[in-house]
Amino acid sequence: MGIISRGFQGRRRGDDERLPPGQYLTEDFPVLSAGPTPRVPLDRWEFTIDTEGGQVHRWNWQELRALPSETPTVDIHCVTTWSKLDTRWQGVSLDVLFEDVETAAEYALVHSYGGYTTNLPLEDLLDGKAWIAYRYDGEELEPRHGGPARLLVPHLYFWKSAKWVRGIRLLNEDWPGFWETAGYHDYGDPWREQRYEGD
Ligand SMILES: Nc1nc2c(c(=O)[nH]1)N[C@H]1C(S)=C(S)[C@@H](COP(=O)(O)O)O[C@H]1N2
Ligand SMILES: [Mo]
Repeated sequence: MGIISRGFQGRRRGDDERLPPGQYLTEDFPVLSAGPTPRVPLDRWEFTIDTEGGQVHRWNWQELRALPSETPTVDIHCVTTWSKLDTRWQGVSLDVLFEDVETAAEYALVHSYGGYTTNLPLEDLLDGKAWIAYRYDGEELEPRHGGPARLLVPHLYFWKSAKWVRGIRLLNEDWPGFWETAGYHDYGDPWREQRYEGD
């Protein structure tokens, strides 16, 4: 019975069409961290957006949590080939955070507590495509999965979803982040299998 219900959950009708090329489905939630889990006390936590013109927009933890939130249910795809369907999050849309940000920049460099960075075009953060997520599956986001808050950009490989997110720097030029400098693809579209530089 265990085997039947597990197989049933893992292979709903239509799942195959939701799986990008070269990916397999998992029910687990693997942890992938390039270093130790940083611990950020909430009274010292902040999130910033720095524009190319030098303006800094800043939110502390209470301010972030007071913003209107959304509860996206999304599929996530890690470049190490696992995908997880229908993951349930709560967080603030980047559209809300960018409401008062004046910028003509085309690129964003996301940085995390602990030093991780990742880059993406600014447009990939806007129009309902990205969130600062602080709850997962009905619970506060666990530290190992990026708590107190992480970026969630499900339409790109999951390395773009920076855990322990600290801020976004807006840039006129594209600056590669941690994995992008190490040979991973600059953009990382799982549907075009953009795993490595040159794919
Ligand atoms: N700060 C930070 N964010 C990160 C990473 C990391 O090492 N440090 N790893 C990335 C990678 S490669 C993946 S697949 C996902 C993994 O998230 P998870 O550990 O919650 O599954 O986080 C991404 N965000
Ligand atoms: Mo990853």
